Amino acid sequence: MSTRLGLAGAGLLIAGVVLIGAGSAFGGGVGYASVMGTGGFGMMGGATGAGGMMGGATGTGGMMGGFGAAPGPGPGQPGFVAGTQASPRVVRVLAGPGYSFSPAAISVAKGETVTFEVTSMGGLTHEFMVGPADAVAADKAGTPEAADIGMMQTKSVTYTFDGAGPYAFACHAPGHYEAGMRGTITVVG
Ligand SMILES: [Cu+2]
Repeated sequence: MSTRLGLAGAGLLIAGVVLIGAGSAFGGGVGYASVMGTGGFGMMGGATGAGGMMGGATGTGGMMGGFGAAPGPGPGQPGFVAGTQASPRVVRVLAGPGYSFSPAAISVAKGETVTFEVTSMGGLTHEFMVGPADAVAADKAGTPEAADIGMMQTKSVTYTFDGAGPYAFACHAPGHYEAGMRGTITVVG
């Protein structure tokens, strides 16, 4: 704003300052951006930016809904449908960020077939090995696994829990298991 704008410029500047306040509620960067344009476009930019921020928050919520929320009733709960070899039950698992799985504890019905769809979050490459707990702990050759799951990649592995357990899952990328990247599978029924 130069002095050429005179009183009108001062008015726009005040409008911009008000917008900074409004923008701050959504994020300082958005509010600051609004003062960079002219008064009118600054206001539009601020409103659009705020909308964008809200959209971003909605997007995050969507990811939580897709990955983090309970996918449906679990074994023993009303409405539960056990997976079969013809139609496995899909269980989504997040690998990372860091050296953890989410969820870290999964329940399955005895005898059911489950397809684990594993998505790697963050910058690390993970694997998802599933089977008898002793074989998983030992990284025993031949134990089913989805390997080399890169950042934001999803890979799947299907397993039939035809024994009493105990079962487990783990990532054996170097150092990951030792850092705690493992989970338990409880057979229900
Ligand atoms: Cu890992």
